[in-house]
Amino acid sequence: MKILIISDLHERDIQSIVPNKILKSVDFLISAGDYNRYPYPLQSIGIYGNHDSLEEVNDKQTLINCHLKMKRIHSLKFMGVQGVFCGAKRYYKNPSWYHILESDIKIQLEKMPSVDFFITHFRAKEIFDRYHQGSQAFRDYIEQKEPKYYISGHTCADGAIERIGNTVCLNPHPCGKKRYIVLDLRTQDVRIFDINLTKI
Ligand SMILES: [Mn+2]
Repeated sequence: MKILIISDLHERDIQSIVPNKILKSVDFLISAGDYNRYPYPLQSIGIYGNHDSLEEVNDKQTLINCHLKMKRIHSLKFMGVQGVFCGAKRYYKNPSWYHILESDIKIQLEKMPSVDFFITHFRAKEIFDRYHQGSQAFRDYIEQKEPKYYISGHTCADGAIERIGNTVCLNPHPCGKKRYIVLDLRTQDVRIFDINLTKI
């Protein structure tokens, strides 16, 4: 089974980033949020980001939303956390963006079981955490529940893959490039496609 992993495409259409042959070769897609052009052209699971519209989040729901709920595709288990934390006060100005409190999330995550894929829009503490503002609650969940894979988005960061204990952490944020990741679950191969945008 092959899975396409992406985040933070914002206004860019997925077809302008990911070639059709890749879109056709994968079984489904994992999104770590912030895509303003829903629906994706194939089955998709994940969480919404702080730029995703409340209409999509609440009404259209073209993404299988695993925000604080365990969802399954085939035998795989998914769970995640949407949005960003309230500390980012500048986001309050835009009513279409929404926020969550880390203290609430911490309590909820402590009750959640382990999953195959833990997906968050905001970052975990010191995992691709360039600005050192990542969530301790996410980090605690990863260290205690040991999901097989951890995927986060939202901010540009160095690197695309690292391991924390038994968890493989993936960073699909395009960071001004065309980045996407293909995970082959049969072989456990991770392919990171990192293509520089042509400057005109
Ligand atoms: Mn974001």
